Amino acid sequence: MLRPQETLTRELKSLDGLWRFRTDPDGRGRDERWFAAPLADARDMPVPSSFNEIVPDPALYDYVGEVWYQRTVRVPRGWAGQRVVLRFGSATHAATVYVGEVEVVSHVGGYLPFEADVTAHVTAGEEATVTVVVDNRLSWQTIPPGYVEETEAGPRQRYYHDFFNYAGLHRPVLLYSTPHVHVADVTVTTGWEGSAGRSTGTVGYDVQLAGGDAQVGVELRDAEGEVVASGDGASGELRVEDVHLWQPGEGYLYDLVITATTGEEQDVYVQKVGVRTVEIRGTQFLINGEPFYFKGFGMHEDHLVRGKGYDDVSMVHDFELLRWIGANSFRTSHYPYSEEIMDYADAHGVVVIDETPAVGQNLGVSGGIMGGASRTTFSEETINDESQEAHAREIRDLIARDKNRPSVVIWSIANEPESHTEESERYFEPLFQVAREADPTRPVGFVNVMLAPAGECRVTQFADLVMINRYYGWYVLPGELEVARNRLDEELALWAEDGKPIIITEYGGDTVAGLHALTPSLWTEEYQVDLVNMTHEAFDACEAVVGEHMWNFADFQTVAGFARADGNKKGAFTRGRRPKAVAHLLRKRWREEG
Ligand code: GCB
Repeated sequence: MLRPQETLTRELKSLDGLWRFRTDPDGRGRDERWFAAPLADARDMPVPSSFNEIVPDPALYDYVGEVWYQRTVRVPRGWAGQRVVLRFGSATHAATVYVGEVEVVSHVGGYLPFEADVTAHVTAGEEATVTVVVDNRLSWQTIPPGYVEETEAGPRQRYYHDFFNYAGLHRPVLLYSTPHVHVADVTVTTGWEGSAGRSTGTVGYDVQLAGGDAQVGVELRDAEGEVVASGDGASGELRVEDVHLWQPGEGYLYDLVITATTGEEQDVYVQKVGVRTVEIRGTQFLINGEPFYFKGFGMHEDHLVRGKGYDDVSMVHDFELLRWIGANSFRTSHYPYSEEIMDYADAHGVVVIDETPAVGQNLGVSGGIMGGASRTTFSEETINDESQEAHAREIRDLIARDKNRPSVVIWSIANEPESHTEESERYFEPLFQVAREADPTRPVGFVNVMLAPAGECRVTQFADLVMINRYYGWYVLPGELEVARNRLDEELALWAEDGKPIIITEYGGDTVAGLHALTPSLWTEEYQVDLVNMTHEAFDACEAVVGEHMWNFADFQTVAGFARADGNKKGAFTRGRRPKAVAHLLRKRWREEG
């Protein structure tokens, strides 16, 4: 799915700002056609943002069900005769959209974009009313899964993942125009040959049109705007002499300017292209043929007040903190991040492990911390064939959105699912196939949970690399760092026998900023430093380890629970982005080692 943009032939209008908003606890809105009139009893709600914390109201914070958003928009008068599209960066977790009284699109899945061609329902120069019903409920057939429990205090959303179920319109909303015959999609694949510095790049492209046929031409422009290659036809391969590679730390991008021309119309779309290769050779992870070591974090889209709502200030600040600390990469734990974040990673050479929202598919174990009751993970009544279908769709749609991004070097199709059973093997094997069919160019993996260690995991066999979350010294052997080190060494050695690269996608421990002790004491800044230090020593002793992503970049909100002190406190930074002592340790390690 193309990212909307302004070009010679396309215009954008932002629908961000204040929308009217109300809850619909009895689910009456659809029957009562609330979309057909100004929303009654509504209040202002900023978009993008999660609705949960904007109003200090416990009922809204823990609300379960449908909420309604509405606003009007004047369609620019210059858009007469153009195709008009309404696009949502995401709606968490499901949405139905109306323009006036017409339902224009429904979408399930809280972290990917969707859009509707609304040309027939709007008039250039006139106002249109946009109404969106957003449903924040998770079920066994959604990704991630969950269930609603009816209690005497009302419905409660239960789930098996460790971040708060923020909901709403989290990402920018746009109206945009294109010509009727338009570029609908493009797939780019890149390569290079020769020696670094004097090499020839290749840019394969495949353009999809919609609305009719057109003559397609492409030009590849370098960062200075000079045309370095050009071609005719909807697909082909361009050669770039002395190519400037996209590299970790240097997000060099070319512009692939695509022009689709009919007798009367023209459409221009500009696809950013980073020329780079990704390859796994033995236990090495190579970017542009050079061994790459992942340094960084599993993160969250999570901020005070706005929850998972996107904003430029937080985004740029988080990237600056990554730079400050010397991180070269992150994982979009545990769902696809906003396209703005992904654009920034492309443009600044930050390497990304791109993850689907498949988290919490481990119903047997997570009950204690996450609050959901223990159940059988894969069964007719819980995660079943329909869930697997939804999971496949999430994989396909994520790849469709991010396939052209040079920053993305690995697809992570799930985080810590059950993976030691025959059922899990049956569930996951076809999903790896789905990912490989959608993108034959990038490694595919999933993140393994501690309960399925080397030798017991039945899913890693399908992955190109080993990604593991390990909490030695925290959930396992808390306060026993010496013994924890031995167990970690042993486990890493076992995984190394697979002959695949290993990335530790999570390690660390909860730490309350400002809590100190001179004796080993969990939750203190000193203990986090000691634990992380111990873990790093183990990584350094294992050759197959090609990356470390500490958990987490920053503290983040979760459901309330006895193991969570106002959220998860495993951040290197606090939720307000102040460094804990461990941040200085990481900075020293990651910056000094180059
Ligand atoms: C994990 C999960 C992550 C949790 C983390 C923790 O293994 O992948 O979502 O937040 O542990 O802190 O318990």
